[in-house]
Amino acid sequence: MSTPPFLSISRRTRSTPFSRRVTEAGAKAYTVYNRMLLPTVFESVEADYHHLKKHVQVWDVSCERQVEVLGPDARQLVQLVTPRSLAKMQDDQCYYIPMVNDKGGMINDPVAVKISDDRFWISLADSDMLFWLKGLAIGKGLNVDVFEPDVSPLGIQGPKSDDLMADIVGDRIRTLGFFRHAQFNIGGKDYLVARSGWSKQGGFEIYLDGSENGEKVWDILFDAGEKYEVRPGCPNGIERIEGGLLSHGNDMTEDNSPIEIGLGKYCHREAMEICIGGKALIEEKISGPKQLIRGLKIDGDRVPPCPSPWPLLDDKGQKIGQITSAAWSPDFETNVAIGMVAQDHWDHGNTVSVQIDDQIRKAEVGPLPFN
Ligand code: THG
Repeated sequence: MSTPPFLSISRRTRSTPFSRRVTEAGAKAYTVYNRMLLPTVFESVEADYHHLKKHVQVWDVSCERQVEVLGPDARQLVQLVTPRSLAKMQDDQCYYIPMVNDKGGMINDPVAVKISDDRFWISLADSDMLFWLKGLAIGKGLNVDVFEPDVSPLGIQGPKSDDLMADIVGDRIRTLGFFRHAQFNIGGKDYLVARSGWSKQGGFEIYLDGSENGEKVWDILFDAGEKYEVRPGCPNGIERIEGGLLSHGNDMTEDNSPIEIGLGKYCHREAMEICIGGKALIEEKISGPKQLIRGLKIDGDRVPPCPSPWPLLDDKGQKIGQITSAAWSPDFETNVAIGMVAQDHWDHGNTVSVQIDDQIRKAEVGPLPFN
């Protein structure tokens, strides 16, 4: 086999406040996300997976860049770009929000962090929402400032996350609710910490405010974490499929509506009436989606990587959807996958065919998440 290509790193592929530590810790591969480095493997994807499910990991997810919306019209601007109603959102809450274009297509699926009615952080998936939000604020003449603050999320994920964090900031963190945030002191400075993160193993995200503090916070976590077998980690390609966590750009694009990807529960009538693209979503809620996101179990031995979608076929060889993420799951002892399936085939328990390069395999349609 030929040597895989390297990633050439420059100022454009932005480094993070933790990049030196991540490299020293032995990151074996990176991807680029929001024009910033995101590690993807430490020991191996499978070894990282087993460790994540048993212990605790520290993840450099700085690439989940923030757009800060600050000013008297902040809530109005955020409500303009999402069909999820913010009416009941509390000042200590995070919301997973679909962001849609004028046709109701998914342009991002960030976590919105509400600090106050006039201050939000939009914690982005991989697309350029800073310009979209700035453009709308200018075009609509809203009284807000829209900018990328020097804030970088650091994930603490895994079943021992509560124990590790409690040792550092005290037992108060154990009572922090899911998708709630509060200020906690780490190394002499207060940071916003939320109970959230892109795994289903439980954990927190520290919003590092001030890049200069990155290595200090990293070192505090690793010193305290020794007794919990802490390791550096990153979003895990197997665990996130099992857990049904969707990846924008992979499992959905602008061609998909929030309803198709299972986020219809976050499309509220009163919000759809005022947000960009809301009209298309109201119509789709009435007519119903033509395809839906599903979990699929693919027969046979370990599937290869899925860098571009694999067609799903019916028994006549007609295309009825596609798989966009897949991996061998050691715990389920089968290949788990995420895909889009057309209406006539989306019932749980149905069997479909998958075309993987030049082979055809069977797959069973089922729910997401797998567990
Ligand atoms: N944390 C932060 N920013 C982020 C992510 C994150 N930005 C990019 C990316 N991840 C955004 N996508 C997601 C997808 C799923 C979830 C969070 C962000 C998630 N979903 C839960 C679930 O599906 O079980 C809960 C969703 C809900 O509240 O209903 O956590 O991870 N800061």
